Amino acid sequence: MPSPVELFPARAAEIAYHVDALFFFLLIVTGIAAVGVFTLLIFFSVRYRRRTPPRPTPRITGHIRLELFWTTTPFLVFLVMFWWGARIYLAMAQPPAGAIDLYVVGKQWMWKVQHAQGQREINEVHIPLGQPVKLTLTSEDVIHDFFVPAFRTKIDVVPGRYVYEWFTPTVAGTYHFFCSQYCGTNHAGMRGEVYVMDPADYQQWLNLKSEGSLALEGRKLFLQLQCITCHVAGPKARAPILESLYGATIPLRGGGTAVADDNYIRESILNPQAKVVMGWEPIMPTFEGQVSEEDLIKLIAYIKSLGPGQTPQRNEESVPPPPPTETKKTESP
Ligand SMILES: [Cu+2]
Repeated sequence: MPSPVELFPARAAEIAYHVDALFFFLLIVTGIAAVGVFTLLIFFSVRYRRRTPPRPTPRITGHIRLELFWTTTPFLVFLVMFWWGARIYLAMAQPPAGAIDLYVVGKQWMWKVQHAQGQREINEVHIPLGQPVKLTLTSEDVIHDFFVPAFRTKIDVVPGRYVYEWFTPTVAGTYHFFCSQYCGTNHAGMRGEVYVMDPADYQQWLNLKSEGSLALEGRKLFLQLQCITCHVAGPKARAPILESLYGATIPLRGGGTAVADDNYIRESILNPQAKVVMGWEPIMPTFEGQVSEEDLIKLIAYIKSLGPGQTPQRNEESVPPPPPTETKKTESP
């Protein structure tokens, strides 16, 4: 029977055990310090209380050994806290290669989730047991925060950039997630469920919900937005080709370099003049207002998928349908 008062949420991810161990360490250390301070406080109050007739307090100028003890002891304990905390923080900040990619967009007041194979969900996340999952998150409006208590992971989701969070679920089940950054009237309703599934069930779920992959959707957008007019292989190119771009370090016009990660590609679509590649003119128009956050994720997925020699050819350019002819109208009386 579940206890009516739950002190601790379930532990359902690898990192949760480490976070809890550190938390209990901090609790014990601060508990010992608090008990020590209060015991001495009460003991000294009684032992050295003022008696009648008043005796002058002896003048104490210092006690070097005592001072060394109470300076070095907390210092060493704090160092342990720092080392332990930094280790966990670094582990949380570095998603392993090969993690399952999920893209999350927060907006007032819902979470929209896209899988790399194109499955989409709202306020639900389906993931397999035992495999690392990496979330790439952004917000469409204000600051939100994606928090899964059972995984002990949370991150502020900021508009205008991508942030990352990852975890390896270790126990199958359904867990709540919340927005834990006050974001307006229905903030409390901005919540949902993470379903940690058996890998076989997860695969079945993927198949059931499958749509075009994110990269394919991105390719459609790429053609539709006429990106291919300039980002094309051969002498007609007016902008760099995008194959093998993702993750590369690129030289910039005016000096310096940039790593072509999600945030760089996002910026280059919305604010193309910010970091122009060396050797190219700053002629690209902004696509701000024409592409949503979800479109951006699709475009990035497409660019990510482009290997050597996979730049689309000009003849793949989508031809817009011809405008409806009005010849018949003129014929009618
Ligand atoms: Cu929110």
